[in-house]
Amino acid sequence: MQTIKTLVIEIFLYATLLSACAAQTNAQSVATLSVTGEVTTPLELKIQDLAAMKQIARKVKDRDGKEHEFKGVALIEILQKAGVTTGAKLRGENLTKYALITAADGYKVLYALAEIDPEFTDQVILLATEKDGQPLPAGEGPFRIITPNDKKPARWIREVRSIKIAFARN
Ligand SMILES: Nc1nc2c(c(=O)[nH]1)N[C@H]1C(S)=C(S)[C@@H](COP(=O)(O)O)O[C@H]1N2
Ligand SMILES: [Mo]
Repeated sequence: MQTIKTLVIEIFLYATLLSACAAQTNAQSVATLSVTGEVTTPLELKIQDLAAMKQIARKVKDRDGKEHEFKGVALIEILQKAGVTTGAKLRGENLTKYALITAADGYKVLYALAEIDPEFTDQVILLATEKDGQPLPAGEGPFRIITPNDKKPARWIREVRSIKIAFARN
């Protein structure tokens, strides 16, 4: 009797754990990233959309000096897909544009377009979806910005939900 009871409890706990894992995986695969503002084509990207784009990897050190390899898509490619002024078009007043990036927890960071464009810099800013060969976990992913040349990781914004392109105004 006792063993049957134990077995029933075990099966119940196992099923609960399985459904919790499935729910988390699902939340990660349905989370979207919107690209709006000064764009010709607003985007609503899922992790599957990014997986279909060119993948690049960068090794960086976290705030504790530990090395990690992040993999994903170059942020510039996302901006190009949305029709943001890049390359030859990134001149004149377009140089006053920025990307304001917002996370699920309300954290925000800003990059000037010229910081992202390969005609201005050799640094490749990543919209990462993997860390050390694994999808980014809840709380960090599914999308995270990695800026290899920043000396501290404060702009490596986790849980990115939106990128808004705008003109700086004064
Ligand atoms: N969404 C979000 N991203 C964030 C932060 C935050 O509070 N929220 N903190 C930043 C800061 S200040 C640091 S130092 C790094 C820490 O990254 P880690 O958690 O991978 O060590 O994340 C950055 N990205
Ligand atoms: Mo930080």
